[in-house]
Amino acid sequence: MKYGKSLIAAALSAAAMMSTSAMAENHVVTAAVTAFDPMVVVAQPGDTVSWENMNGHITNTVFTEADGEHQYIPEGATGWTSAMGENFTTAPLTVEGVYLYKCDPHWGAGMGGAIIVGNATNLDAIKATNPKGALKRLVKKAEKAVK
Ligand SMILES: [Cu+2]
Repeated sequence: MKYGKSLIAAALSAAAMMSTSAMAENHVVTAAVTAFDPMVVVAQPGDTVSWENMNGHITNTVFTEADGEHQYIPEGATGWTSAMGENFTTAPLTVEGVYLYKCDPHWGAGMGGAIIVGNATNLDAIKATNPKGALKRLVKKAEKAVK
């Protein structure tokens, strides 16, 4: 049997796409009253994270502090802010490092989470910001998951 070159190329690229999507994983986080479960997600580059049961909650990587807005995500990564009540899914998380997020209405109750994609490249940088309160607890949880 003879195959055209373009047909073989198309078959190979389809196989490559399938193997990529088969490897990428979606991690589900469930909002439960004033906590995210699990609080820490360990993922690989290219994985996605989605949130369920988000009625009354948001997932937001933008932290507003006394000195302005901060995002605790790896250099070159893009954060996110979901709509209130949205069962949000991230774009594929391709930049390795720690991503911290919170639920604004319940951040006072410590409702936040961490996603660790591959190597926790920016964990030391986050610790160097001397996080306080709920943020400090979140960083501790992320640190524990890395060890
Ligand atoms: Cu909440």
